[in-house]
Amino acid sequence: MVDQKVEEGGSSKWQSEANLSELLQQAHSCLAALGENYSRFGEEFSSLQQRLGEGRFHLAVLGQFKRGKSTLLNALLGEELLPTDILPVTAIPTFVHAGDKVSGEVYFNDNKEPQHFDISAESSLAAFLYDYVTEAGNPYNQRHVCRVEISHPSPLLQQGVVLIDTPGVGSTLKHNTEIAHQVLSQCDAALFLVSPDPPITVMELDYLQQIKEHLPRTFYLLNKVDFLSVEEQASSIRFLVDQLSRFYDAPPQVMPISARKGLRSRLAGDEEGWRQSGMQLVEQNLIDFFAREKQQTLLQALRRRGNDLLNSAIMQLQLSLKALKLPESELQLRMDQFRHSLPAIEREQQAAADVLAGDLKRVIKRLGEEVEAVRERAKQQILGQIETHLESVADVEQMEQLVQETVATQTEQFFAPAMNAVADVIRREATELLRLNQQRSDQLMEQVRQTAAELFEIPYHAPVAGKVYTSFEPPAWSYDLFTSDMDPLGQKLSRKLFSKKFRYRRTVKRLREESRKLVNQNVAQIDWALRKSLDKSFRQFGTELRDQLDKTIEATRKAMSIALQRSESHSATTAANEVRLQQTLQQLETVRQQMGTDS
Ligand SMILES: Nc1nc2c(ncn2[C@@H]2O[C@H](COP(=O)(O)OP(=O)(O)OP(=O)(O)O)[C@@H](O)[C@H]2O)c(=O)[nH]1
Ligand SMILES: [Mg+2]
Repeated sequence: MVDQKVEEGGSSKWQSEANLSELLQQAHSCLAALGENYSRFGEEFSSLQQRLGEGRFHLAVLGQFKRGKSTLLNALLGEELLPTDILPVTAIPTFVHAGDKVSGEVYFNDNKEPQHFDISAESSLAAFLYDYVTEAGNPYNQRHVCRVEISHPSPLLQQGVVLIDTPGVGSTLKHNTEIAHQVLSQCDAALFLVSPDPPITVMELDYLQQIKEHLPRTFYLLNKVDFLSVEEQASSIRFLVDQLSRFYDAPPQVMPISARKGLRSRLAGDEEGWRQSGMQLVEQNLIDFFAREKQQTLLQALRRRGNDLLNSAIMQLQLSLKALKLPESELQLRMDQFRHSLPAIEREQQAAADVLAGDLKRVIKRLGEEVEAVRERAKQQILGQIETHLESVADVEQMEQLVQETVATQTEQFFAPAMNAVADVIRREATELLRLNQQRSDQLMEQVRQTAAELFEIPYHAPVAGKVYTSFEPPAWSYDLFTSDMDPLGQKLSRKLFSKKFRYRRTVKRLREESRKLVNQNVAQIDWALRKSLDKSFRQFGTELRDQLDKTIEATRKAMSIALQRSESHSATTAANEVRLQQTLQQLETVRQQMGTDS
């Protein structure tokens, strides 16, 4: 039995596993007795209690897309089980728990029977998983998978440890980001993965902030250090620790690893390689953590979740009670008031949409400036060099060849880095603007909930979950390099048709024009690719914000109409209802007081 000290309202007491379990049970029983409208809460309390009883501990691997999360899990399991790739892959949360042998179970959102998989000679679990958990095998989750459970005999999974592979956040595939945020509410601790290129981003720091609100314990790993020299590794770690320090009183530990090397060494049974990859230390730290702190962390995590749930259930009860006490006409009036508050919210939403459109224009203007700067540099560097050839070489064929070579090498050497540099500037700027827009929209949603709470004079607890952070990711370019076969007539034919002097003048003129055209085409390519992608991202983002707000308004409206239905029912039933709700409310408030908060 694990006991934990809980500070609460100045007094302190010891809260045990049995105590928390009892509180969750109480919350479950009193909400279950209220029927359908509260059954969701009842079920959630019950599942928290069950998890506590089983000591089922959810350790998730979290991070931005492509940091190497699935590779890390494969390394820990010692098997290439979870799909990995250079493109965004993991699309569905995958829970790996202990089992005698490897098997898999896919659960669906649409009440379809779960799909079971057992290893056989013909097929591997990895191939089976591909069709359900990857973006390529199950694009936009068209198979309606809600989660996948895998059994695995790894010793790390003993004593109720469950490892969770999650979709990466921040890619252009927004649904993956959303799923990753949703799964947070089921996690108790995290392995947070960053890698050196690019170093930790603003979006990742925002994500971490949210993770910190949900999870009592986070481990930090800097992956892919095989790319780095010893000095680079040291400075990358310093930078990361520095950035993470804002969340802690003392600088947190960061473990440098190469998940890929670790996996390879593990598969080859190379213990020294496993140690050098940094994975041995990670594994040891996890084993120590599970032995010493797992149960305590689970208690803390489940208590947080229990508190969140209690707050929502209590708000809904208070809303219903207020509504019951109000005469029907008064209730109708307040609902009307809520409805009347909506146009103002809609106006603000319109204003927010205008700001978003303005921001898009601003980024596009910035893109224009950056692109012009690239054009200028290209003119100086590439056209400057070509001009030198045109002025210094007398032989047209030699000139033609030199210019062609310059164009070919320069297009490659100049434009690839130029494109990346512009994309970097635009990514930073767009991501920051989208983040501010998200904040504005979050405030609007708060306003909707608060308006309802104020109308019914209910104390309001802001929910922690449900935010979606967005970043703009430039497209993965497959840019064509506009190299041309410069002489449309061909040297042979030209020689036949024209005099030497005329050929010279004609060639110089043509080469100059062609080179200019090539530079402009490449510059236009940068502009076009980024502009198209900015346009799409901002538009998609705007639609999502509208959806989120609509859903919030709808949920609030529903809570009020449930109340209205109740007040419309027979007055004797209403009186009985009121007593029942009042009793439940008191019971839940006592539970909340006893559950306390961790700090
Ligand atoms: N060089 C190097 N590459 C790695 C390492 N770990 C993973 N990778 C590579 O990084 C790419 C992405 O790895 P994944 O494991 O699919 O990354 P992920 O974070 O699960 O990606 P999503 O599921 O799409 O979010 C793959 O090509 C891996 O081989 C590492 O330690 N070093
Ligand atoms: Mg993955």
